[in-house]
Amino acid sequence: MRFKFALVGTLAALVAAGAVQAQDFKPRIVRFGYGLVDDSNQGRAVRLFAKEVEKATGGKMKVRAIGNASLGSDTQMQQALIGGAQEMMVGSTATLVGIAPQMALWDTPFLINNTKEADALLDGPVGDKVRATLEPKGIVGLVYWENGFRNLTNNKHPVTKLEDMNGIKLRVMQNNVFLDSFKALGANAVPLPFSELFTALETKAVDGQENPFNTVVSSKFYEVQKYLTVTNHVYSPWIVSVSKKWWDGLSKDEQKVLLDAAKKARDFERKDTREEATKALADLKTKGMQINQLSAVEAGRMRDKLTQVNATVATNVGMDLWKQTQDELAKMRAA
Ligand code: TK8
Repeated sequence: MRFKFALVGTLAALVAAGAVQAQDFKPRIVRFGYGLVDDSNQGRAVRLFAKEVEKATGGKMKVRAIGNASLGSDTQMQQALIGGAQEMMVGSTATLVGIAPQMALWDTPFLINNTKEADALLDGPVGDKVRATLEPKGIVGLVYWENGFRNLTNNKHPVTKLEDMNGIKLRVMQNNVFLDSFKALGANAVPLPFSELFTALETKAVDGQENPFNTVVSSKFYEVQKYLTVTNHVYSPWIVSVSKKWWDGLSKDEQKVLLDAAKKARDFERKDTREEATKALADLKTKGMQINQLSAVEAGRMRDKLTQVNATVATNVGMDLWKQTQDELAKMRAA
């Protein structure tokens, strides 16, 4: 008995000593890829993440922030993460649906009404459940950042009613929910990686696209797009992702540093994105865009056209998850 107590005491002392000793960090280089330009909400947050990681590891882990899709489009980077050729990235959840079908939940048109709902849903049990479906596929999803509410731009004519969607050749993300949604609304939807979008707009290979205001500003889409319609048709998250192959070789201390930094960067990024979005419309107006707000009546008509898309999403993500999502939203809206 006495021996056992002595052993427990020694162990406790060892653990305590370990805690005050240097943490388990190895010299590592983290290639962190993203699709937008350096001077964007995405770029700013990745750089903040990089600083946090270097600070927390005393410079042992170095994060190389590589924007402009220089490491590849979202889907190419995802494959590199799975294969272990790249350590980290941030990109749209929509481009992950081919790998993890439940990600399609976030593509449901008009699901989320405001950023309060978005944060609660993404950072709560529903968001956790969806995020967890990536891990068996070789990707560790750390946290969601904000891409934002998506709005429509095009070069043909102002979109003030449902019928105006007719005949617009619209770039959509490489994702069936987006493809089906815009087909249902009457557009000629063309899936393209984001990295090819500016050129496609410039050469008039497509007439339009949809993205948050922030991206229309940072990617300079206003140079090649005349009309912007405030549709807020879907809230789009980004997800900070890690190669599972690489993650599994990290110490617990290193994993904690990455998760903590991703959360810190998330809080910064959401604030930064929201502040930028409130100023963006005025900015885009001065840059020459013609802007109109889709009326509630027309938004309603669009929603009606999307009933079948919603039903398909519900089936694809699973009825349990769909119901849980609707319940959580209903609770928030009643409160
Ligand atoms: C950036 C993309 C972008 C997304 C898109 O790589 O593809 O339109 O909104 O943010 O992930």
